[in-house]
Amino acid sequence: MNETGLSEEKIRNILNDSKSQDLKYERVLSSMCTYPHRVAVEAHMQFIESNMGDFGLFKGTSNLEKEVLSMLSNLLHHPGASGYMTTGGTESNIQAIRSMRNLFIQKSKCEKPNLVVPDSAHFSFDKVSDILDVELRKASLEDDLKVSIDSVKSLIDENTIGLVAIAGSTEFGQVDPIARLSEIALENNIFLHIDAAFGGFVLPFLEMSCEFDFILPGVTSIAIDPHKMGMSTIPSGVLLFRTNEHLESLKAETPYLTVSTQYTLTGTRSGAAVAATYAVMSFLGKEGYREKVSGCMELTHYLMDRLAGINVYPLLKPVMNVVALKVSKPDLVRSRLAKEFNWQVSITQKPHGLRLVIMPHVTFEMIDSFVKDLEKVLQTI
Ligand code: 0PR
Repeated sequence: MNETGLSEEKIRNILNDSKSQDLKYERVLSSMCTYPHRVAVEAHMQFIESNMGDFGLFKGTSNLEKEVLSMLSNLLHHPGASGYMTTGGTESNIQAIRSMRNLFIQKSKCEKPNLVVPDSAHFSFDKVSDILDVELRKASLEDDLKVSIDSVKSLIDENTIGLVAIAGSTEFGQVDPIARLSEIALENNIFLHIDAAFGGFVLPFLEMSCEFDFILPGVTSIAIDPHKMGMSTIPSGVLLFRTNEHLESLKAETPYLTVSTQYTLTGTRSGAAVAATYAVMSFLGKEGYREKVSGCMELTHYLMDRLAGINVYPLLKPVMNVVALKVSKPDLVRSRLAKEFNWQVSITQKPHGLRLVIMPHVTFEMIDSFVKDLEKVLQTI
């Protein structure tokens, strides 16, 4: 740090320079985030100093959080679910599994708890395993990249605290057979957490939806991220529990704050993101999200048609606005797209392919121009 401060103008210049080095979303086809909605940004700015870590000081923001939880509980078919706003999918997944572990250990003696997750689970579950010292058992996938029910069943034993299912996998946007997993969880008297960090703001608004939430009786918790397809600002995640005992199992005493207990992983917590999420959800309503999702799906289908025109096909018929493509040498294609045309795409591991996420910032023009550039790259690979 300098002894004396820089001028505002100097700082503005530095910031502008840094900002110009950031990629614009107009070249990004790899991200599960997008430009937050204008209404979210305005609310975020208005509540910029609000700290939900000591929410007795910010009663208004705290009420907005209750409203967000209520809207999402209703959307996910369990009015009155308990939970809180997290920093995103990673924190929601950590806390969901932490509560499973705490409740499981309370009820049964267990040396080494384990958790059964699909092989397609997001890498946040590897962090969960490390932090919580819970063994991760990865169930294999079927050809359609949904978790294999037989594999899940074979991995459950007396130390299994619960199962995880993905509603919109990071790499393929696939949805696991959650209705069947819900039955298995109930049969084995174990918990079932749904990672709907991405799909939670997509599935309820698709024309052809499927049951993935609390409507299924075995589902005990859900992670859903407003900062992905919810169009809110970062950091906005939500964790919901079917029953309050899950939240209670996360309780910490906070004697010197305005509130005496805390259930969150972080202490200081963004009230700005809470206000932003409330604002954008209230502004868009179900109708607005249906429009956003249908726009993304229309573009996804348009992309599929354009790609078929250059003989590129998906590894899996897209379930949502996440597309994995069969191409030879995906890593090379990805790096050439970046180097020669400034496109950001990502890759899938198993099977190996090129991955695109068709977020609300994507346009028909972007797709036309991307397909042309991809064709050029593929002709010389
Ligand atoms: N669960 C699922 C299914 C996810 O896809 C993700 C993140 C998480 C949990 C973790 O969420 P947070 O990152 O909010 O903690 N999925 C994206 C990914 O890892 C996140 C992302 C977003 C990556 C924007 C890149 C990017 O530009 O691919």
